Amino acid sequence: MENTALRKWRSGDKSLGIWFNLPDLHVAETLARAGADWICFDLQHGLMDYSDLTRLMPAITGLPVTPIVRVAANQPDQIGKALDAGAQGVIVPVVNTAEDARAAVAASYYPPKGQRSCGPMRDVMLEGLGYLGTANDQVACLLMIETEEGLRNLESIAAVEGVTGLFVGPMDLTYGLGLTPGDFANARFVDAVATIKATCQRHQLSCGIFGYNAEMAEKSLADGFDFASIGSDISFLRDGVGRAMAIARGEDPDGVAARGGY
Ligand code: 3PY
Ligand code: MG
Repeated sequence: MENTALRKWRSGDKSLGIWFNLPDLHVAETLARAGADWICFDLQHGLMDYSDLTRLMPAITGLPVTPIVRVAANQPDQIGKALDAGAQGVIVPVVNTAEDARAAVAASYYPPKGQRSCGPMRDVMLEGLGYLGTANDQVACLLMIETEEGLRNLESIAAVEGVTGLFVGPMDLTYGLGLTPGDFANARFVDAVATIKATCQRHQLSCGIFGYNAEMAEKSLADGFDFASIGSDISFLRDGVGRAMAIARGEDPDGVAARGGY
């Protein structure tokens, strides 16, 4: 399967994604058909684990959407096993230093570009043995900037060869800056985000952000981000049922206070 999201990340085209937190087959199948460019199975905070991933991934295989995985931590086994399971890219959380970035890149690519260990599983079943020779050109490695330390080391992180793009974790970043969690309007947060976007541009990296909802995704793309999530399985359920209850009660559905969270 062509990695269409990777093509967009490399060419600077905009893309939208959906965040998957729930280990539910039908929810995954439904959302994977929504027309997003990419979907992200979240093994860091989502309510799923690796065995759920191996169950859900086949259900969306063949659909025109790029499956990526946010790994639980920047560990070679986590990254390698996500790719072996059929992910076409990884989002690596809490990348704070160039050394962290080099470790994530090394785990994402086979030698000589990296040190990904070879254990052909679903990836080779889907792509054929030729994948072992072409994987390095088919896989995306996206690194999360979400701490003060990551911000300080931005330049050296972005300079690491093999990074596809940087991905802002806005909530952790507000914590990292010592702000009220979620204070995305704070000038220090706005400045930090502008620096991340400018750094990506200088290094020809794609720049993304975790969007909590469609409005945040739309604004982020209009403000110069290349990619953003538009919400998650959980947020669509919560917001959908909240609106339905409001409408059925004759209340203003737009007045439903968002309960927040993923
Ligand atoms: C953050 O906001 O820190 C995230 O990682 C979003 O998932
Ligand atoms: Mg985070």
